[in-house]
Amino acid sequence: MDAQTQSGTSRTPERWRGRVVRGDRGVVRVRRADGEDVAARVVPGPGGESVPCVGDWVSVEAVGAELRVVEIEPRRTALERAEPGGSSRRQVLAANLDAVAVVVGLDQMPSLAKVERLLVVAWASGAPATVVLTKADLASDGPDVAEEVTTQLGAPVVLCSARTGDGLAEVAALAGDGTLALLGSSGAGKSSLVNALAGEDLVATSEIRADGRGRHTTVRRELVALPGGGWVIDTPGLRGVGVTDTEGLVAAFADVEELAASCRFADCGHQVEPGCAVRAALDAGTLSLRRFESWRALQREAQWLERRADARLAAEQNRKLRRSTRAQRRYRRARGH
Ligand SMILES: Nc1nc2c(ncn2[C@@H]2O[C@H](COP(=O)(O)OP(=O)(O)O)[C@@H](O)[C@H]2O)c(=O)[nH]1
Ligand SMILES: [Mg+2]
Ligand SMILES: [Zn+2]
Repeated sequence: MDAQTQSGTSRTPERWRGRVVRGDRGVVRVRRADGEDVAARVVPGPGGESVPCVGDWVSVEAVGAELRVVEIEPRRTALERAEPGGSSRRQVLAANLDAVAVVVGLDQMPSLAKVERLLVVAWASGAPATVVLTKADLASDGPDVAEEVTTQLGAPVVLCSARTGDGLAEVAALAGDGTLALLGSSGAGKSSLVNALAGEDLVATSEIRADGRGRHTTVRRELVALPGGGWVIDTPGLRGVGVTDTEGLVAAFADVEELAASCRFADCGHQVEPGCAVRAALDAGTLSLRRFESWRALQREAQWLERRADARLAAEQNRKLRRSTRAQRRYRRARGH
């Protein structure tokens, strides 16, 4: 048992505030103000709600011999993905971020569509997104790729290498005094970046397989304090990242959204409608067909999920209504009405 729980002499349980540095099912590790990490148990509500995730600020209390998370503070921002398999449920990957880095390894030709998808998810968190092109030591065309990503996706780009240390100060600057979350596919180089930024090996990295693809070794999300202040969060290697809603699209595709907003008809399908600003830009070559189609595909995915989520909500509300109507009827019957 740690000093904090033993020091309480009165019967009032001692309560302290800390930040979740690692989330596991049922137990989280919480950083105390003194920099110590302690394990605290999570007792979720009946619907599984209120499960803390990495980056959450929580209140911890000693209950008997164990420490328990008794409160999760409302999240300022949250990085979420739609759970795989077409579910409309969201999985929170990290909370209370000030910036999100979409990490892409330059050892492979980055797919613009994949980066776009990650940018949508990143922007939907409520924090600004930057593309971090890492493993620059493995590519001679790093600056060209950076240029292409900026012009094609309209996103800010940082070029760096965990191996040589190039550009790491720029990555750390994204965190500032706040929290930077790293998002990217497995093997992109996220964990190596975290270790390089921290100046020590705090999280496990994976060795590249013969086929050049990374292995899934980061099973737990982790939050690491940076020497210059600020925090960085490593998210696990995800096989798929589903967009959750249309909000992230508005930021990640600001160029296309702006065009769409100036179409003559508010419900323009950007096909054959007169006064379509999107088609005009496609014809003029100021908007690429690739980007337009990427936008449309992600929009369809997000809209479909939004409808699914609405349907689920409506079903839940219906169930609740039926339950309360039944309860009311029982009550009236019992009172002889
Ligand atoms: N040459 C080089 N290799 C890197 C760099 N960053 C990561 N790697 C390698 O890429 C592989 C995957 O890195 P890792 O950090 O585990 O990726 P993660 O799955 O995104 O966390 C490992 O073999 C690393 O050694 C880098 O900047 N330069
Ligand atoms: Mg990793
Ligand atoms: Zn249009």
